[in-house]
Amino acid sequence: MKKKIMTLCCIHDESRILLGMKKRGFGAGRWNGFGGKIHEGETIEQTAKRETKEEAGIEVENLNQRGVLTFVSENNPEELEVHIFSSNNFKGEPVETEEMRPQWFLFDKIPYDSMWADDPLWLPLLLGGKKFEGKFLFDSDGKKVLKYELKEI
Ligand code: 6U4
Repeated sequence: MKKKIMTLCCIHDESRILLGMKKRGFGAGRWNGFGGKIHEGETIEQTAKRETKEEAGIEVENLNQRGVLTFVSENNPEELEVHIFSSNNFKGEPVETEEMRPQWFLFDKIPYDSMWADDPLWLPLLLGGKKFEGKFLFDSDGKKVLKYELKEI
């Protein structure tokens, strides 16, 4: 199976998370953390920092590795391996870019209905300080999680 390696960076403090509305490409129309595909010659941490700068205009200071999630879709031979990071520290002010419109959300107002269907399953673990790993099978249009395994590590 072909594998694509990606990052996802969740920036938060004690009560709020910074999400971006994806304006184009994969996941458009959904709120999500910041991230994307690894470029040749980059470490995964470098990808996480570069993508967060490109998408939200901020420089992440301390990245914490929180887990790896694998996503497969029915009828799609490609597997996504997404490396999830969190950070509570960045330089600059979040700004809207061509790719994303950032906005802060209180933990009890996280817009799960407009996020990837796996997010309500693992994001509470991340916000609760846990590390985790998991694998999710999506239906072919990427809307529903058909099967998943998720565990704290
Ligand atoms: P281009 O279009 O080349 O700039 P790039 O920014 O490299 O793309 P993109 O936008 O395709 O990558 O990245 C997709 C983002 O969506 C990554 O941060 C990983 C994340 N992602 C993919 N599947 C996800 C899922 N099921 N749940 C989730 N995030 C997911 O929360």
